[in-house]
Amino acid sequence: MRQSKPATVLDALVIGAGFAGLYQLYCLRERAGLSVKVLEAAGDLGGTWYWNRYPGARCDSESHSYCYFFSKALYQDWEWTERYPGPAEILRYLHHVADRFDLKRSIRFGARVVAAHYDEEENHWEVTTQDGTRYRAAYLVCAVGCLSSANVPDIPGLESFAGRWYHTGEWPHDGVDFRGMRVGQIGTGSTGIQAAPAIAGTAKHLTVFQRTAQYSVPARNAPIDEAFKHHVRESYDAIREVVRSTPNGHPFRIHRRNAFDVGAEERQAIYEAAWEKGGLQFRASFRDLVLDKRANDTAAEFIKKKIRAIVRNPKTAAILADIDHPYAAKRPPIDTDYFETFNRDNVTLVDLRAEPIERITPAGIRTRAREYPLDTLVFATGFDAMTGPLVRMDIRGRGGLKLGEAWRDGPQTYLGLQVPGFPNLFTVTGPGSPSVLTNMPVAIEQHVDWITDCISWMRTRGVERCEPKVDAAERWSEQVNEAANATLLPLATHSWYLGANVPGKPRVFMPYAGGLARYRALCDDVAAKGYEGFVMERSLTAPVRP
Ligand code: N01
Repeated sequence: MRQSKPATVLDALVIGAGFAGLYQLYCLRERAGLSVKVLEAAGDLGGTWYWNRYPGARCDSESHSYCYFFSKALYQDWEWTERYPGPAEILRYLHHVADRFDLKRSIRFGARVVAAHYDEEENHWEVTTQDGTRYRAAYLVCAVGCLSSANVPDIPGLESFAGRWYHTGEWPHDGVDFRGMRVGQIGTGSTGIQAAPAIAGTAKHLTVFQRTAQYSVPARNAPIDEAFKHHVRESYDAIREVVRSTPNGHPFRIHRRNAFDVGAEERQAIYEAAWEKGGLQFRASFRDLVLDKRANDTAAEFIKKKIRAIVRNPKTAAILADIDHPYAAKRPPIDTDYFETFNRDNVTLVDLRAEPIERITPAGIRTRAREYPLDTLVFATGFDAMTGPLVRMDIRGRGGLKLGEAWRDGPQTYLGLQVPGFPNLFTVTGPGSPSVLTNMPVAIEQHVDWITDCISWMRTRGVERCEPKVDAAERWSEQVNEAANATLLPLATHSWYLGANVPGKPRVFMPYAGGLARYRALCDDVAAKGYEGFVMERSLTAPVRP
């Protein structure tokens, strides 16, 4: 009989080699001195940026903040070329980081984790990759990203479509040639809003199928000049201080003034200036934009007016401006010529609220009103966000409890870092953490530092097992809900923040909306109190009292 290969034994396993996995590897190997392996499903590093190479893809965070801050020398040595980095530049940056810190030797690519089972007797995690390779480790860190499980809607007839179809989150690396093609794009979130202008630039015709109209503000991407490069190099400390102390981890402060602290004319001038400047800073124009509906209405109306002014066909403009939720209650996109794209002769907008899709046919998409003949379909339909990448792996904790079962009614975590019943398993930017509401690398560094400190704390005290108490996780879920309900975010009832984009997914507001700075303070406080809310066990019978 063929013997299966024995499991490779390590101190820690990390799943994912994006921003989170790379930094977690560095910290556990170089700072905590552990034996570590990263298992990555993709053929190379990059996480989100390995997969999301659709036309027009570009980061919405500004480049001088969409990077690591843990090493001043690294920060100062790297020069970004554009205000917002595209996938190719981000991948170059991540390779630079991996080479600089000699990370690649500890990463196995093409290693998709299919199962991770906790062995209670041995107090370790048994992890299996798709090819049957097994690993065993005391600590398991899931650095799988929040938006890495593509959501292809279950529209009848897709299998019958005669042309090719693509999801933006799994884009072919050799690109897609749209020349001469009639392309149908479903979805107008942040991705669709970036993709449409780029696809329209090459396709014979683009038909955009819009279910929910979205606000968008110009990104105003541009090359970075020498003066700004110099400023960034010299201002590392100041920029780091800003990203660590703002609620969203971005390199700008939210204004303290409220929308009605100023008169209508001044407010208009403030919005105009923010529109001209471009980017996510628009949302920071007033303190209360995502807190007070009346304040929000002023921003919403400003953007709707802009849409009506840009788009020449009044019927099309009306469909684009018919937005049913407060500004920024869904993730606010920023764009390059999105609304202008609808002035092109080769672009058509279809309002799915008026004519829902009935099915995909061999020749295209049939709505309730008519059939649209298409050669290629692009699904810009988002992700099974936050929980999807975790539950699609067969993760089982104590007593064989499946993570998907534990989260049947919605994810329950303590601080978005750990799950009751899953000892020594950590999630980087998991549900219940600020993550997707922030500039991700800043949130990632905070989480990875906390996890590394926690594991080091355990090891210096001979603690073998760390697991959150059930009541701590329950209280945290309440805090996550309270933080969301203090904002306008839950008013977008179709948002992926609530899991509403995936049929059957529990409607629970997943990210922590209380702000990254406040969250950092809470996490630090928990650690300072000897990991309050966690059970720390030296052995099966001897919990540690700090
Ligand atoms: O996904 P989305 P995304 N029939 O879920 C529509 C990050 N990101 O990939 O709103 C018809 O936001 C859906 O309609 P509705 C960012 O955090 C970052 O655009 O559910 N339409 C919506 O229009 C972002 O928020 C960056 O009614 C269907 C769209 O598809 C997150 O990724 C760039 C449908 C999905 O929008 C996800 O954005 C891009 C159906 N059956 C993205 N199902 C950067 O910073 C879904 N839709 C680089």
